[in-house]
Amino acid sequence: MNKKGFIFDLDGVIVDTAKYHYLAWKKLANSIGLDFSEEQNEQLKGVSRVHSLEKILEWGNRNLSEKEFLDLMNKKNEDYLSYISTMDESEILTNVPQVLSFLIENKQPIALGSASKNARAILEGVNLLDTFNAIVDGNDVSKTKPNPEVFLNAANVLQVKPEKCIVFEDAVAGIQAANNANMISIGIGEKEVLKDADYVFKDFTEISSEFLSSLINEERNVLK
Ligand code: B16
Ligand code: MG
Repeated sequence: MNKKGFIFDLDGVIVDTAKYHYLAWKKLANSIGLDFSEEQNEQLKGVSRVHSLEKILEWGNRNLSEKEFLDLMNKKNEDYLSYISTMDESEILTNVPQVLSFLIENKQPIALGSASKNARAILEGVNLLDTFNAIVDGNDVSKTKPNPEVFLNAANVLQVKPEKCIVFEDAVAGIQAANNANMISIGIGEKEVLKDADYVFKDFTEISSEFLSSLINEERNVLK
């Protein structure tokens, strides 16, 4: 049997939490007199909490003391946690359960590889905590995407070689991380944005069982 490792990003792939990150970051930015647009929020996709706040302060040309920085970051997370506390299965993105079920039926190991430190709370809310064979999140890594650490770590837990892994990602930094890990990268989103991905689909409704079967069965040199 052919065994590959399928690694899923969380925010923007399994669920759309970007809207909650946006609300919480906007509230924070406004509280210190800065604007925060949806375009700026786009640039924070896949970026860790610390780096996100650093970028917001850089855009607003602001400097904060270490204590102020930590206080704001904690406040943002408190707000974000209150937004995600009501999440349930209805927030899982379309066709994600079907894709996960297909891979499980075909005995393929699946992992979560997310930059978020809140990944487990979100998975619990949407009832997917027990679905994955491995969960690697922002608590397990020291280097954030585009560094490949999170995906290499996931491959290691799955006991699958990186070159046999396939990553589903919505963020530019995440696609770069997958490529840096020497894995097959599948972008979920716009082709113009996710230029470096091996494949790009608008969403999971465009991913057929035939395509998944080909990922399971084809050798790497046929795909890349
Ligand atoms: P947290 P992903 C990322 O999750 C988000 O895309 C990004 O916007 C967020 O800042 C980051 O997680 C950290 O999240 O504050 O919950 O630790 O896309 O890698 O699943
Ligand atoms: Mg993401």
